[in-house]
Amino acid sequence: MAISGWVERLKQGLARTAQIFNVRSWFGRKVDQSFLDELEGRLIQADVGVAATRRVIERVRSAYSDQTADENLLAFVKSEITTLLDDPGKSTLAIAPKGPSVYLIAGINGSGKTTSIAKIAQHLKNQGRTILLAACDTFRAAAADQLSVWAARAGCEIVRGSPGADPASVAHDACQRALAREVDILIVDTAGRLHTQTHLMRELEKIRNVLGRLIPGAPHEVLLVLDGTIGQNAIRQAEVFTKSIHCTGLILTKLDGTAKGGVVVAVRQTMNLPVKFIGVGEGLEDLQPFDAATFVESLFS
Ligand SMILES: Nc1nc2c(ncn2[C@@H]2O[C@H](COP(=O)(O)OP(=O)(O)OP(=O)(O)O)[C@@H](O)[C@H]2O)c(=O)[nH]1
Ligand SMILES: [Mg+2]
Repeated sequence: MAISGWVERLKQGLARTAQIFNVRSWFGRKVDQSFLDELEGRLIQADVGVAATRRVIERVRSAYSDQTADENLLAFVKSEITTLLDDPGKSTLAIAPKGPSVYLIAGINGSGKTTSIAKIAQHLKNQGRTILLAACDTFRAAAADQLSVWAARAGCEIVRGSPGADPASVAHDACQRALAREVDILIVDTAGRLHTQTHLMRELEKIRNVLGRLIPGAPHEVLLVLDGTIGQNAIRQAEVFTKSIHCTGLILTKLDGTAKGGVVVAVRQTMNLPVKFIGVGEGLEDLQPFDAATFVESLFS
């Protein structure tokens, strides 16, 4: 899809957050304490987080005190937030130098793992890569069916186990198939779990270990899918998941369903993990690689 099409989707998706910022109301006002308090309130309301908000406010205070808020101030705020988000070169997915690249996808129930996998598979397929999906969510029979439907739609193969099978054994079979078929990318779907469910977190570690044993360097990415509508809670989840399975990046979904799209900044700031993809809708084209500048532009549009 054309870049401009995605930017429009992103703007539409982030419209509720952009309303919070309401930048038109800034222009022509004097940058005094009451202006800064209001800006601070808006940043907090959009879930940008306390640390990032404080930093932006202090930077605006020292650069713009007693001046008139205008386009330059807006550009300054945007560039401050972009700096907090930018991970040059890190928003792309790691590719193994040789053999299949393996991406393990994890997150709590309903965060958007399976549909994000479908969207990423489509995205990579459009780049000419061959893809295999592993349905390691054997907890619900419907989960593998859901992934099968997406696999058929994206035109890629899937490995699934019988209902209730050990997810690690499905991962094992999927690795063997990926090696035998010489696919470029293996994407592993897992059942949703709470970061507090120790036995399920261990199951995830087991899947991770199996991948690493069968394919050198795997998993090349461990992506944590976070539901953007749950706000600051997402950060606590992310912290525990990261400790347990060493996440390498984040996918933030459902940013269209919230006025708290600023949570991307808060999560990025707290976690020190790059944001790889963001989702702003249910369509196949509604998940795209994250670009800090485009995101911030849409946040304030
Ligand atoms: N509006 C919106 N909906 C989304 C987005 N991403 C996912 N969804 C919806 O969220 C719901 C749950 O998505 P799934 O992909 O099934 O979530 P999951 O994490 O695999 O769920 P479990 O396997 O049950 O843990 C579905 O209805 C998706 O269409 C998004 O970016 N925006
Ligand atoms: Mg799922």
